[in-house]
Amino acid sequence: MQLLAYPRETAGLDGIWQAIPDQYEIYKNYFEDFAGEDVTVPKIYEPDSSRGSDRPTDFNITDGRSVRIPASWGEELPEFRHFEGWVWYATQFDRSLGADDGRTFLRFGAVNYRAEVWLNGERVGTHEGGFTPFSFEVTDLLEAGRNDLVVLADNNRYEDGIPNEATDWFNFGGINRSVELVNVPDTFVRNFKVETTLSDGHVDIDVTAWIDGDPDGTVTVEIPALSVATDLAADGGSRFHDQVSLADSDVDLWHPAEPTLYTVRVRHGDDTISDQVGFREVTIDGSDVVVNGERVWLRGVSLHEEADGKGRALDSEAVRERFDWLNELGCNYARLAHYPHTEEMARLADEEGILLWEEVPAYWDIDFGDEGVRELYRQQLRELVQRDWNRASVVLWSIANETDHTDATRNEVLPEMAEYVRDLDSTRLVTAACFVDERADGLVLDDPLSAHLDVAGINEYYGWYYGDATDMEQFQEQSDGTPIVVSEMGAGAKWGNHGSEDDRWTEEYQARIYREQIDAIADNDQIAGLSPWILFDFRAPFRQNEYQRGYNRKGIIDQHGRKKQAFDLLRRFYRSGEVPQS
Ligand code: GCB
Repeated sequence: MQLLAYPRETAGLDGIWQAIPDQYEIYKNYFEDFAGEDVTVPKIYEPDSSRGSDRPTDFNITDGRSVRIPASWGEELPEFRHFEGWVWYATQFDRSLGADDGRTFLRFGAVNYRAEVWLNGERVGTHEGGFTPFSFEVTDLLEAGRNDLVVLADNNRYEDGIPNEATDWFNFGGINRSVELVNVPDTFVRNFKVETTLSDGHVDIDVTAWIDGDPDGTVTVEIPALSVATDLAADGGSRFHDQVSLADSDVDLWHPAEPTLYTVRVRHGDDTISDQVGFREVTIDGSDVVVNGERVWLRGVSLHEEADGKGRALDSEAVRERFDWLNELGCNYARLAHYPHTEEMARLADEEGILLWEEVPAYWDIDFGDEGVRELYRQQLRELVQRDWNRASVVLWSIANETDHTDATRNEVLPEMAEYVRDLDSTRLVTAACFVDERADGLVLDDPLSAHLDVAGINEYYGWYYGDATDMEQFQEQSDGTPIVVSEMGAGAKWGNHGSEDDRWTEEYQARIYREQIDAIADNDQIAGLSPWILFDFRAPFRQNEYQRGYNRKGIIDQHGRKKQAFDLLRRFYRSGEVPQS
């Protein structure tokens, strides 16, 4: 069960750390050969005591290069911009940052791609998956005075990884999100989940809490602004649950147009955590997406997580900038592709009233036949869902992007994953980005997975990789009526490159594709929303033609924030009467 950190005060370990890029993957030998033995060779986790002077030794992690944490190492060490492999990180902190009595956990927001962690020379654990949080208990490893933390970040690409070796994005390695110590009492609230359903004039709020430690005693939930204070019932083990039913006239539901949040507090013994939570229900009705009983047409755009000069380590300023663009466009929705973005995105989306599609990186050619890969897949789904299940903004869990729908194994595994997500969280919609197929009588979604999805995403590039943008007029409604979101469409354009509407890579060409696609999409009743590819140009190593030079140019803004013509076209569409403005 994911340990919640945001609703707590934590001791941050961010700041300047030391780092050693280990191109030949050699440093680990020092651990294996020398750890615990009485030798004079400095162990890389050892502080400077063995040195005998203030000069660096040959191999001592604390003599590494100074880098900021969190950061992508390519931004901190420009000569390692394209390095994929191992980087050793180290920092030191004082014992006083850990709990006096009670327990201390080390929590990482995300390390791309694999992390191995040691505290004071003891191996604490490992984690695979570059975009989700993980934590280790370190209570018994803390030492008086100085504590030495070492982290190996490995961003090699693996055939049995998720994602695997091929992606259309840059593999920003490093400790990309914050590292913190979380101090808790011996028994504490590890996580809680708030689920809202609406029924006959009532708002039913289900609260489940998980207690770590000795679960004896009472778990209380309070929503002060609604005068709710209730004890949850024990489910036998560490899980407590109850439902609070309120008259709907008493509750201001969360909605994109009015994103009301309430303080929800969960208490057990000495431990109290509290979070800002919105109450809302998301469902489907025929081919519509419905929030609190009202149809909402998803006016969105897709985003990668990256910022010029910051790599994948977005700070609050970069997060804010993204919402300013979304608001300027008139969006009520955003697709956070193709992996979990920083938790702050969902927190700000809660405040701003932007509905979110969140996704795990089951992208292109995943080896679904391998049980190890399937377990990693479940783990990544679980870590994302348990991190963000209290975010009202999150309405769609996307389980995959452009996986091969002619592959029988994939067709067995993906429906299982859809069910796995529903078991974790039954109050959101499950989706995936699928391909469009061409038939003699038109364009169709012909993917057996769609029967297992609440909403089907389609990625289509009519007018760019194939056909004409106007071909989308032939997209046929599904016989089963599943709501469709156009999760991608677009065209490449280099900012400032002008020419005729028929000249590829010009802003005019891209704008024409948007215009024609939008005309077709707005006319199709079954389409419930749109998130074109993509808000801004992003690093893509295999795109190297003269317009690309290492960037995917399908952004409607370039990597420096300069808007292309298609930005304005999309803005006018979203702000016009052509789409419902709810
Ligand atoms: C897609 C992928 C996306 C690519 C995009 C493109 O279908 O989902 O990751 O970047 O196409 O530009 O080709």
